Amino acid sequence: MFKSSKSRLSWADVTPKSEFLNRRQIMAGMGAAAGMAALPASAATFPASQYSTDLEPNSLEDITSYNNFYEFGTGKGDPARYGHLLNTDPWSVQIDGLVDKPGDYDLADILDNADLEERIYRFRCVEAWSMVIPWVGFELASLLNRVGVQSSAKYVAFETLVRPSEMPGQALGNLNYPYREGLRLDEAMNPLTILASGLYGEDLPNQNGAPLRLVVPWKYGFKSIKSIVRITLTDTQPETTWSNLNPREYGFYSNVNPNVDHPRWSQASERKIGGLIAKRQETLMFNGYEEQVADLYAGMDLSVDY
Ligand SMILES: Nc1nc2c(c(=O)[nH]1)N[C@H]1C(S)=C(S)[C@@H](COP(=O)(O)O)O[C@H]1N2
Ligand SMILES: [Mo]
Repeated sequence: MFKSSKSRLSWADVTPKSEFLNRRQIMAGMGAAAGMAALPASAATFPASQYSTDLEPNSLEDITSYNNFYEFGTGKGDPARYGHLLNTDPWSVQIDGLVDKPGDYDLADILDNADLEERIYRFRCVEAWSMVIPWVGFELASLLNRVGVQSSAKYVAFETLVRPSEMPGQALGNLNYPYREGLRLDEAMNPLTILASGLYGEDLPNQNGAPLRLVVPWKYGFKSIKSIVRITLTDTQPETTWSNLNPREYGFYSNVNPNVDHPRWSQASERKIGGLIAKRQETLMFNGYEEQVADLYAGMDLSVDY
């Protein structure tokens, strides 16, 4: 059953704004210290989402030390090592294109108007590793509805911050920046698609895409763009970073699909990060969210639209 939005607590309800800002500063500082193994004592609780899996989440340590965020470098440890260089306060998101109320929306305004909840989602990287992550986030659809999507809109494009002075991978030019991603409008409006502002009850660590990142749990991880500064509604399919770089290896859809292999490796199984033994498990169609999203692709050949 859907909970009424009234019964959900927003971040503003849980935490007075001054304390919230203060926590953000503390977290930014903590990113600099190695580890973050223990849960901060100030971790807040959020209403649990009906869409959560009941799988055991990975540890905060795993989630914050094994990352992909090329803006900080190509190594899995680079985002944890260099993430603290990024200043995420102040932060605003430009929302434009085919919307009724385009503008530069302050992050605090976005979060104050959001029904934040905890959602435990499977997360699967195209490189065949996976984690289970307790996100704090809200439905992208609720933000899009607030700004008013025009009837001609068919896609949503996203962009990450460009600030090479605080992002050493950008300074090196290891990819073409800004990092870009995109979704079809119906994918963006699906209730599983969230914007996350936290995990484990705390604000997002920088290495996980602070202060606001996308999470699309039935797609490979690279679709879940981090540190978003722009959301644009369009009528044409947006360009995306990885498929621009290598269209044969990375398609626009990038749905988790054990039956369609990446050209250089199998997608039939994955290695769950964490634990003493590197156990492989079978990859599930749409990363286990088949019941919720298979309809979006009815009639499509997913080996063509990969
Ligand atoms: N801006 C940006 N977003 C990004 C990436 C990136 O390099 N830059 N990497 C993607 C990839 S490949 C993955 S698997 C996920 C990793 O998210 P996590 O580090 O929070 O687990 O972020 C995605 N979002
Ligand atoms: Mo990834």
